[in-house]
Amino acid sequence: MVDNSKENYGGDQIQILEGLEAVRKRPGMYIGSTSSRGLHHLVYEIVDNSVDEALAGFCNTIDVQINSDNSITVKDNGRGIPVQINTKTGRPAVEVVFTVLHAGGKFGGGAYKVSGGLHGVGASVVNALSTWLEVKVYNGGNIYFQRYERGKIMNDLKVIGQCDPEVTGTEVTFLPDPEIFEDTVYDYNILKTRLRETAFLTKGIKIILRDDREEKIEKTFHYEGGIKEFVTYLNKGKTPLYDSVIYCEGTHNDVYVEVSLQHNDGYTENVYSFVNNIVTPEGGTHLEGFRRALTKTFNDYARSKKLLKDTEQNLSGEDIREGLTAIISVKIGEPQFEGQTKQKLGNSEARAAVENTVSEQLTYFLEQNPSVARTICEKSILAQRAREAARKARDLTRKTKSALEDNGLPGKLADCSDKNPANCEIYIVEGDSAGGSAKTARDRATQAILPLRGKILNVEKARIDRVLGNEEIKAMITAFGTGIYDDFDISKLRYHKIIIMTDADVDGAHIATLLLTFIYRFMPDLIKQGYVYLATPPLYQIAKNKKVWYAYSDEELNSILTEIGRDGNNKIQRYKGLGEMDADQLWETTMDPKTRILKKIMIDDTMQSEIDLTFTTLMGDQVEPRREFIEANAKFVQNLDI
Ligand code: TSJ
Repeated sequence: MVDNSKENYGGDQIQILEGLEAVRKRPGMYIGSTSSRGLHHLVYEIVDNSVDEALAGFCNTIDVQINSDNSITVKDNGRGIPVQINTKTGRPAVEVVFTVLHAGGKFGGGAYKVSGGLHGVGASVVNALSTWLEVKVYNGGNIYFQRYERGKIMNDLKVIGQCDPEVTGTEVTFLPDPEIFEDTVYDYNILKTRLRETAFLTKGIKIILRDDREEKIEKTFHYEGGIKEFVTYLNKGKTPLYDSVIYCEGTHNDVYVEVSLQHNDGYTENVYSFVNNIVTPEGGTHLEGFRRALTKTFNDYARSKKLLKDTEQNLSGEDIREGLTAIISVKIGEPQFEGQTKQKLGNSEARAAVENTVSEQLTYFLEQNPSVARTICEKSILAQRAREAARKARDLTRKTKSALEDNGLPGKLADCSDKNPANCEIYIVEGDSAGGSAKTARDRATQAILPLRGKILNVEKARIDRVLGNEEIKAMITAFGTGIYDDFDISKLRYHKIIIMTDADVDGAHIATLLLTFIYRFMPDLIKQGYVYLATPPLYQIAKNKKVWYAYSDEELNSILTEIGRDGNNKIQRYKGLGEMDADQLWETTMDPKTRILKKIMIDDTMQSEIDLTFTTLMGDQVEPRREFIEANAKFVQNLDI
C-alpha cells in the first residue's frame, strides 16, 4: 500500500508502482473475482475514495447512480481530485490516479484511509476494467474532464466548462467491460445493502443511491447516530431488552474506537467488527478487546451489586453475549491483517484501545443506568444456568442414549447398509408420509432416510438447553455422527451428502430454512465444506399418450408443452407436496442420482458476515424479512448433478 508521510498533498505526493496491463491480464488478482462480486466491488472501490474524503472532513454527500446502460456514476462534494501536475510524471495528479496502478495519496491530513483495504487497489483498477471511464473535477470555478477507454487515455485533461467557484467535487462514470466480467448487470439490492452499511459506519454522511434503469428508484442513507442506529436496525423485528443503545467512543494510541450494543430477548450473539469500514468476519484484536472489557465489566458490576454471590461462578463471556447485538468499529492508520484470508486484525494497540474505551465508558453507563444493568445481569445469569443445564443434558444423552437403538442411532432413521461415508447420503424428509415413500423408494445400500415431524424448532429463538432437548434435533445430531460445537469432528461424518427434502411450497421452503439455520449454527463446517444439499422435487407432471414428463419450473413446463404440442391429450398435474408422488415417482424425480437435481448450499468465507446478517434478519419475528431471505438464499445455492 502507498504511504506518503508528508501531510500536505499537492500534485506530487503520489507513489508510482506499476502499469495497468497487468490488471486486465489478471483481474482476479486485483478485485478478487470477475463474477458479480467483482463487478460490485468496482463501485465500492470508487465510493471508498469519497468516504475517505468525508472522513478527512471535506465531503458530506455521495451520490451513486446506476445509469440505464448499467454504467455507474459516483459523485461527491469533496475538494475534487487534485489537477495539478505531478512532478515525477509531468502529468496531472488526477490522470495519475486513474492510469497508474497503486497510485494514490494519503487522503487528508493524517486521516484514516478506507480505500484499498480489501484488495489494495483503487481507481486505476476500476479504469483498467471498464470499457470507458470519465472523470469530472469541479474545482476553482472550472470543470475538468478526462476520458479513458480500457485504461487508455482518450484526451488530455481539459476544462470543459465553468461552475460556481463554491462548488467543488469529483464525479466518475464507468462502464464495466463485458470482456472482463461474466455479468455486467448491477443488482440494486447488493449495492443498497453495502451502501447502507457504509453510511451506518460513517456517521453523518449522506449516501444517495439511484437506479435509473426501469422504474426509477432512489434511496438515501443518512444516519446521524452512525453505528448506534446500525444496532437499532439489526434489532428491528426483535424485542430489545431495554430501550437505550449503549455507545462508547474514544481514541487511544491513534486508534479511533466506536462500539454500540443492545441486547434483545433472543439467544444468539450478533456481533460484527469492522476496521476502516471493512468488515472483519474473523475478528481479531479489536474484537478480543471488546469481549474482555464486556466480560470483566459485567462481572465486576454483578459482584459489586451482589447480583452474583461470592460463592457463585463468574459469568462467562458467552453468557453475557447471549442475545447481544453489537458493532465494533475501529479506524487505524496502518492495519495489519492476519490469518489465511487476511481478514483478522492483528494490531495489538487495537486490543488495548477497544478494551480501555469500553471498560471505562460501559462502567460509567452501568452506574448511571442501574435498571438496564440489572436486566442484562439477570439475563446473563439465566444464560449461565441454562448452559449448565444443557451441559448436564448433553452428558445425560451421552450416557443414556435414550432415544437411540442398540446401534446408537435414532429409531426413526432408516440407515443405509454401506458403511463408507463417501458413498452414503442421508435424506432429511419433511413429514412421516413422505418419509414412508422415501423409505420405499430409496437405494438401501447408500441412501438413509430420516423423517422429521412437522415444523422444526427455530434454534434462533430457543435457549440451548431446549435445542438440545428437541427430539428432531437430537436425531439429526446422532445420525450425522459429527457432534456439535467444540465436540464437532468432521471425520466422524456418516454421510457425505446431507440432503434436505421438503415440499416445493412456502412451508417447505420455511422448513428447509429452519434446518439450514440449525446446521449453520451448530455445525457450520458441514455447509462450508459442501456436504449440505437441497433436493428439488418437480412442480408438475405432464402425461400424454402413456408418456410422462416432469417439470421443475414454470419455464420448463412451458417448454415441454411447446415440444409435445398443446392439445387436449395433455394431463398436467401440479404437485402440492412430496406426499402426492408414489415411491416410484419420488425415486425417479427426486432421489435417483442419475436424474435428480441437487442444489448445493454454498457459503464462502468472505460472505460469512453477510450471511450472519441474513440469518439474523430471517429468524426474527417479522414475516417480511424472512421471505426476503428465502429469495436471497437462492444465491448461495448452486445447481449440481443435473
Ligand atoms: F478514486 C477516484 F478517483 F475514483 C475517486 C476519487 C472517485 C470519486 C467519486 C471521488 C474521489 C475523490 C477524491 N473525492 N475526493 C477526493 N479528494 C482528493 O483526491 C483530494 C483532494 C484534495 C487534497 C488536498 O490535499 O488538497 C487531497 C486529496 C486526496
